[in-house]
Amino acid sequence: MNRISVDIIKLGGSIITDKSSYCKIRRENLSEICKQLENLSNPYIIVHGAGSFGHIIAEKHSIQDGFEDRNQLDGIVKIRQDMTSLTQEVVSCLVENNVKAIGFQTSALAFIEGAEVLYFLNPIKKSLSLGICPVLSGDVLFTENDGFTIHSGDSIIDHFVRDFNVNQVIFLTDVDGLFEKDDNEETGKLVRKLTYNEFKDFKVEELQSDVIDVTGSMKGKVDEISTLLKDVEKVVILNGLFPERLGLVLKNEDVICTTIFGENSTQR
Ligand code: IP8
Repeated sequence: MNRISVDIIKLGGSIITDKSSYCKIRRENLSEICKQLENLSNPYIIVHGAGSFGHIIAEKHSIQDGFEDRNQLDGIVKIRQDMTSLTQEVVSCLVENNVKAIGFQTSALAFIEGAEVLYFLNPIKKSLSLGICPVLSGDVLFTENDGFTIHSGDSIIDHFVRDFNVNQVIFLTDVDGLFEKDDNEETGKLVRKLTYNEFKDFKVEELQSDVIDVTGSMKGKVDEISTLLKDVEKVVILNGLFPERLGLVLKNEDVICTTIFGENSTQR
């Protein structure tokens, strides 16, 4: 199958769920986000994080450490049930807003062998070519060596940029974008635009968080973005708690966010 051109939109777990409260959805915010996606002309894939539907149980059962004892299996079963519910909530909300969307279970499409994640992407490619938006989430993947591991939404995107022609990846987080470290000031400064080279030297202001996240912080995200920039035109980080900003970014309008241009981008 030919490489399909798509945008990827990542709905961070912190903007669709309340990360401090087990399985609590931020329904109103989710609904406002889905409204922004009605009538988009470019094909896109939605990847959502786990938030309090995944991270709390994952940490309790040390799922990220791989198989150690059978008690962990209860954790895996619970996470799978909870993630199915969360994906269904996202899909239902998209459908209510006239988006033709289908949920795909990441752990049924991927398996880890050694350092390699093997994906079976034909169903996703076909759904895109028919005009259906695939919705995936971070998940617990089975692995050849360790039994299982956590595969974050960001890792899915990291993989997909090599299989699709990705124009832009839009990360909806709970902050306005990337903040520059400034030793002389107490709070960092929001950076609006960065070229690939500027981003490589960029020192991110790490925002403190007291919620459980087994797949890492903004620093981890910055490392993943460095890899993405080799393959995509641009990466946008914006605050998903202001859903109208997503609508404006999708119309290429200027809005509070950070845009980082890819290594081969001609834009600035
Ligand atoms: O919220 C984590 O995905 P993320 C997946 O995208 C689980 O980091 C099941 C904790």
